[in-house]
Amino acid sequence: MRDSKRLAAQYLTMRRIRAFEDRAETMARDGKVTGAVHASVGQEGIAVGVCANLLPSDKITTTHRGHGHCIAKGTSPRAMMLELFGKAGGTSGGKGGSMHIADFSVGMLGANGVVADGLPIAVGAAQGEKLLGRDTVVCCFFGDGATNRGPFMEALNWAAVYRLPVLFVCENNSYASTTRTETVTAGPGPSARAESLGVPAFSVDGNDVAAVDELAGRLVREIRAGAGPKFIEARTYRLHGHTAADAGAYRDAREVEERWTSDPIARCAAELRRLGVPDSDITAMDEAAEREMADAVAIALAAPWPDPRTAFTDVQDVGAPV
Ligand SMILES: Cc1ncc(C[n+]2csc(CCOP(=O)(O)OP(=O)(O)O)c2C)c(N)n1
Ligand SMILES: [Mg+2]
Repeated sequence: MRDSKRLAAQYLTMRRIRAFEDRAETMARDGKVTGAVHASVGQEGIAVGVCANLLPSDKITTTHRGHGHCIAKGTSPRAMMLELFGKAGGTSGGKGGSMHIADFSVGMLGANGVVADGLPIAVGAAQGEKLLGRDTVVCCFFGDGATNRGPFMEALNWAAVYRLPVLFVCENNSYASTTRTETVTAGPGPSARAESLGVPAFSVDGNDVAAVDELAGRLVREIRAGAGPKFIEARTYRLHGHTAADAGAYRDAREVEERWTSDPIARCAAELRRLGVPDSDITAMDEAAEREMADAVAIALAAPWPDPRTAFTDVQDVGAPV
């Protein structure tokens, strides 16, 4: 039987992610947050189910759609919201924004605006950890679109050759921006590509947080014991636009509406009720999540801008004239 306490904790984390991203999108549309905001609404079960099996010392990399992974790994949503607003106290001092959140204190090695470029970073981190003799697991989140870029092949190949402790997690939401990925992808899909590179692949319903938790738990244990890299293809769907500004004209409204019936949060709430968790407990979690993120926004709105004297610290010097 499923453990209702563990599932309730995962429900709360998914609700916190949803409450964070709903507000981030609203703030982006209101012009309070600049730079693209990519929400993972509908995909929260993957971030939460996987990260529930990672230790604080384990590491992750993520993508342009990374808020959920950051929160699930333990990054402070307050610092993340400050980052989105470009304010002092943000995870990258307000210089990165949504696509460049990083928090080494919890092993969050970075979001990444370049599709597929988190994969080789994860593999490099895993190689470093292995050379240092540690049993760290590095988990790398990426989308289905990333499987059509060269770094995907290079990263899986290297990880397989050196038997590195990497869990590759492909969030297959069937779209890469406005394109249906299958229309630009040869062969049977992400899992087959992983297997062709010698990385064992497993498919899971990414909108079933308990199923993701169970699969990730087993694979993380195997990887930590030295089994080499593994690959999860988590089937899911992006319920909101590609960015907060996306009107979604490339998708049939009925398709999106139908997919809302498989919302991982609603499904998890139904499962909690089935396990005997009272409605009042679920509502209390909903309210706590909304309160926490309303506070994060209020704090970010009121926060000061970074000191202008810090403008050129912690940024790459590419030799351009100042
Ligand atoms: C190398 C590169 N090419 C193109 C883009 C523009 N771009 C941003 S997100 C995206 C789609 C990515 O699709 P996927 O990997 O499936 O992730 P999803 O957005 O579905 O989460 C594209 C093409 C980019 N950021 N980087
Ligand atoms: Mg995609």
